Amino acid sequence: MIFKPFRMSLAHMGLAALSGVALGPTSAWAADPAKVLIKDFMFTPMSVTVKTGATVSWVNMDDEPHTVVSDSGLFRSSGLDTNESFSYKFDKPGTYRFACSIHPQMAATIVVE
Ligand SMILES: [Cu+2]
Repeated sequence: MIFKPFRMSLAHMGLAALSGVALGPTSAWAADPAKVLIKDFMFTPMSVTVKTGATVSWVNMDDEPHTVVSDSGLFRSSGLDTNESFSYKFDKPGTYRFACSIHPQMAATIVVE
C-alpha cells in the first residue's frame, strides 16, 4: 500500500523515457554517420557498432599523421594530417578490424549489424 504511489510514478517516468527515445533521436541517429576519433595514438571508441549501410568517419585529432587500414584490405586511407578525415560506407554485415599502418599497435574494430 505504501509503495503503490512510488511504483506508479516510476511507471510514468519509464513511459516518458521510452516515448522520448522512440520519437526523438531514433531517426536522427540512423542518418548520423558514426565517428571514430584518432587521438593520443588511439582510436576512440575502440569498438563501434553500426547498421548495414552506415558510413563511418575517422578524424585525426593528433599532431601526428595516422592512417586507417582495414586488416582485410577492404579500405585504406592515405596519411591523415591533423583534422583530416576519412570515411567508408559499410554495405555488408560483419566485423571489420583496422589499424594505423604507421603505428600498428593502434587497432580497433567496426561491427556492422
Ligand atoms: Cu598512427
